[in-house]
Amino acid sequence: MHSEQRRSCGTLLASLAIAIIFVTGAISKAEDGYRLWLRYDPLPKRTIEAYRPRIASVVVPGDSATLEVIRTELVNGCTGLLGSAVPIANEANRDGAVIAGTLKSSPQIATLGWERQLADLGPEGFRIRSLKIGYRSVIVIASSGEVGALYGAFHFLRLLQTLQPIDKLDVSQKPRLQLRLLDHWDNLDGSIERGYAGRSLWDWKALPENVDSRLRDYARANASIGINGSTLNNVNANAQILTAEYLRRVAAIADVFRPYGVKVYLSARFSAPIELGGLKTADPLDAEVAAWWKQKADEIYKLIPDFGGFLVKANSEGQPGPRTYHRTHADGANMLAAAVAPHKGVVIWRAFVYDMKPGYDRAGAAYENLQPFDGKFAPNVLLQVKNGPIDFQPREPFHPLFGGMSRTQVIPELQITQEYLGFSNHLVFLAQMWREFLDSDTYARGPGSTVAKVVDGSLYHQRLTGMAGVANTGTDRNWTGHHFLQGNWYAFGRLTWNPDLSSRQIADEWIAMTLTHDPKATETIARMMLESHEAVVDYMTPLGLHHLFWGGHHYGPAPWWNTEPRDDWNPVYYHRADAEGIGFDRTATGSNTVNQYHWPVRGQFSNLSTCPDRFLLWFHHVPWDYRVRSGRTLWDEMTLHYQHGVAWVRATRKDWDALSDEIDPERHAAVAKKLTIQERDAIWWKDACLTYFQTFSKRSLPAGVEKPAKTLAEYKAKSLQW
Ligand code: GCV
Repeated sequence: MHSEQRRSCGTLLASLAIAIIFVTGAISKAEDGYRLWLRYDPLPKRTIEAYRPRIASVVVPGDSATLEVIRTELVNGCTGLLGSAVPIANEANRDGAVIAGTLKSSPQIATLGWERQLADLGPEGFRIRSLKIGYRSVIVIASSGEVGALYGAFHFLRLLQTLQPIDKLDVSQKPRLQLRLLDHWDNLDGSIERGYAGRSLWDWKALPENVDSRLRDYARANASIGINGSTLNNVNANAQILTAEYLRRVAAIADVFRPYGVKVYLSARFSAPIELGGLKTADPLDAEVAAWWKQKADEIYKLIPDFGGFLVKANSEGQPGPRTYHRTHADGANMLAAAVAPHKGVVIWRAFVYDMKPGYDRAGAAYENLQPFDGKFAPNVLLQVKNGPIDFQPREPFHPLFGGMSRTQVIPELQITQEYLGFSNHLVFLAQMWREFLDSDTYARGPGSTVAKVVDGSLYHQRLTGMAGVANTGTDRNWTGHHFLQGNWYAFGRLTWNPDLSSRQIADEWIAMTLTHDPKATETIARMMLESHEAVVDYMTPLGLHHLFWGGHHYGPAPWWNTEPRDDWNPVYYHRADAEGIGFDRTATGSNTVNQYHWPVRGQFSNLSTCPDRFLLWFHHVPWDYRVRSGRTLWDEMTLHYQHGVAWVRATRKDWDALSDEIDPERHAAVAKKLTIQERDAIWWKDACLTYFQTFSKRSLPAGVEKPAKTLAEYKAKSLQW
């Protein structure tokens, strides 16, 4: 086929796509949340009038899969948002052409003299400009790489969706982080560890022959926020994923993701050479083991040439690892790294390691285990560290490995799925929590050494940078189980693109793209979102409390729990409530793991009078009558935090109810229902925790704190009903 013919074939397909949008749009207006933030419904009339002269046609020459995606996205997006057809054109022969592509794909872009600027922005960066070509006013979206042009197209559509002026566009952007990853804790039987939105999106039984069209929509959503990699399987890995049979299925998924710039990664089980290769050992220093991994890597790259690499959970929670063979984490990581290095792959080694030792503090374990290997990892190894030192608690101080390993490529692991934050029942906008983490000052190289700077490479100048988020997606029609929690997927992607974005900006974008353009409604919804994290911390684990959850499901409160086989799986290990007070002493009089932080952070956290209230009981065992910053006793302060959390959910329910005219009935009702559950749970948390802690504090509830409805025995029984 000639490229001209191919182009008109593309034009035909695009017109077909437009027709499909209009037909399906006319038949059903199901507001089930499937479209996420990529809704493309007509914008307010005045905005359309302003945009229309500037968006008259779409010009995307070229015939690669990614260029086809750009063409379809721009045509569908502009047509939908402007409420009338924006056709494909072969060239910009009229005003209002939106030209997209690369120096190679677009003859018009090639004439602009942008070689140097586009080279500086890299293949994932883009430039968007309003300019004149000849007599024609056009908008150009250009990149040195096709995926960069796709990101530019999505950015342009976001500008429209958020009603930004487009008359004098001059935008240059590139992602601040290189590896922008979603980790899926999906098992091969279709279940998802800590997943609360249905089953796995990967239907292993149907693959590779049948690929669910939803996978394309998943990749598209990721591309729209800059995510460029997905680890498909659980870090508690099943070695079977590495068999030839499964790799063919993985390759089918990779084929669907590729046009969207999303690479596939796999969690590797360290003992796979034994389980699949029949070897007697998985010792990383054994030549046969290394050869087995090398051959496996070669096999994978033959099927998936752009395979990202391996993610490994080793010697943690029963998983095999190098320590099983008395080797180090560096030995294990580097052996795997050597296998993927010839293919430019990476190994992402997790730092979530905590062996139970008598009298130890779990919060210090990862640092103790990994920090000594700073500078010992191969150049294609990244160390993936959870944001806090325990395990995705509603609030944790930053992990001391950020700023603690200057010669290691450390990347954060955030949890988008809400294992400890009310599953998909509670509205929590996590951007707020992630902002707090990224803005934390490690002082590693003096003031201003924020976590964000460690992560984006500006502090240590590491070769590779990245950020991973444990996905909250599943087969639920709305992807995330709760309409608002789509906003956390969105926020994660946006922060991987630019870790300095404010949570308010992210919230505003998401609201405009997903829910409403009404300024008053936006104000209310943004407030709900921005306040939500603090409120949930209040009704679950205020003032630095942590891990008060029942040991298995991690949903409701069970601060009394003490029967897990390991001490550090029991809430009583963490809160240490007794007749004197409550909290974990991590200062010199206790575990002293506060020492893992740099000075002056260490000093600030160690001193009871300078330790921020939000981390008080994380670092200190505090007497019940200790006067906190507000002048109240610790006990009174704690009870009021719990009450405030409950009050917030009640008020938020009212605020949401008042928006019934602004939000479509389907999504409005679904969110209202979730808020009812959230209120029930907030009360449950407050009452169960206060009833239990009161058995130690022996103090009454201050004015303004509602009395629990049930007895402690009843709350205890409830946690068993799960
Ligand atoms: C994938 C916590 C979770 C586990 C998870 C583990 C990890 O312990 O409860 O489900 O396992 O973290 O991050 O490896």
